[in-house]
Amino acid sequence: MKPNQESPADLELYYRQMVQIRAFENRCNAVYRAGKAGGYLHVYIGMEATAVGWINSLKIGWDYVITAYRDHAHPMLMGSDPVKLMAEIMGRKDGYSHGKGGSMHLYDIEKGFFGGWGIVGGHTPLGAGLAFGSKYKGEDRVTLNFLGDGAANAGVFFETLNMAALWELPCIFIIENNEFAMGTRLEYHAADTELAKRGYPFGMKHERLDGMDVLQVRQDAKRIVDWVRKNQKPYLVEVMNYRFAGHGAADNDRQLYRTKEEEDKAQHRDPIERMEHYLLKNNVMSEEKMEAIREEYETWADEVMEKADASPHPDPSEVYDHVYTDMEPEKGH
Ligand SMILES: Cc1ncc(C[n+]2csc(CCOP(=O)(O)OP(=O)(O)O)c2C)c(N)n1
Ligand SMILES: [Mg+2]
Repeated sequence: MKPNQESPADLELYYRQMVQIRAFENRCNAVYRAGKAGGYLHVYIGMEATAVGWINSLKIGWDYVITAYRDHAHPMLMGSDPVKLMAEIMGRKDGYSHGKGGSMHLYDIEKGFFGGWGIVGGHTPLGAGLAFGSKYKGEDRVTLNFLGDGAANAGVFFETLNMAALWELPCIFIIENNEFAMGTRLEYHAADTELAKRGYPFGMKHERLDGMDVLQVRQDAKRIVDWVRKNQKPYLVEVMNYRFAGHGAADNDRQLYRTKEEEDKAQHRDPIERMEHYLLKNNVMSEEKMEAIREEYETWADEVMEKADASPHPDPSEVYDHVYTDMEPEKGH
């Protein structure tokens, strides 16, 4: 891992955030298996360092984030209420979308989190639109537009890159290359597997970056977020991470598309274990302290699940409410 350029407090924060996300995601899988999820869900296990590094580089409440359906970690890092997130995942009234969106439609406009989208690649022009809006108003916001390696093949994504480059939008396209699009490996779905190159035809700055070493991610993210804020132009990054879990909570047949050996090998890249190794080696934290932090979040995740479970299902009479927004534009961002 990279040499320490962070304060001990920040190192602990990144560790805590990754452990917290994993505990939350493990509970989400449990909720799904217990038949309590209001719809399908996709967890972020193995990919934690990416969102932690990037979102800690933002001005929360000012900058914007949009992503696809693997969306639990992003709002949690932006300060959304984990109980409201879990309630939404469970299809309950107190969820962020009043229990009508589920895992794939989390949304917290107060924090600048704009979803939570299920159509692969479909949200990428919406993210460019957010960046267009802030630039039009002369604000110095940055938009993080996360998408998957599979989504990087969508036609609408190429159209979005063109417009973002043409209009010089302050938008960072973050392709999270976790090596799979459902059960399809990168080399079976992408003619050129160096996805960062997708910025080249549009004259957009582009880089392939690490997504597993949280300190490296944080360093790269800070540099690029600062650049985009200052220059108000787009940037494309391909972040190399790995999806440890199945595609979604019902994917129990990972061996159909990847071997056990491959999974075991990938385990060595686990961002949490790498961070633990770093913290121990550099005398930042003891094994006992890390153990206590892991236990703390296990208990916390159980409490979150119990509180969310106490929320009722939405009343059937509300079925047509909250489907379209009645928000006045001037009240929002
Ligand atoms: C337009 C569209 N086509 C197909 C699907 C079905 N689908 C859901 S997820 C997925 C794979 C996307 O993979 P990737 O973009 O790499 O994201 P990841 O799941 O790895 O985060 C597909 C094909 C969809 N939701 N939308
Ligand atoms: Mg993928």
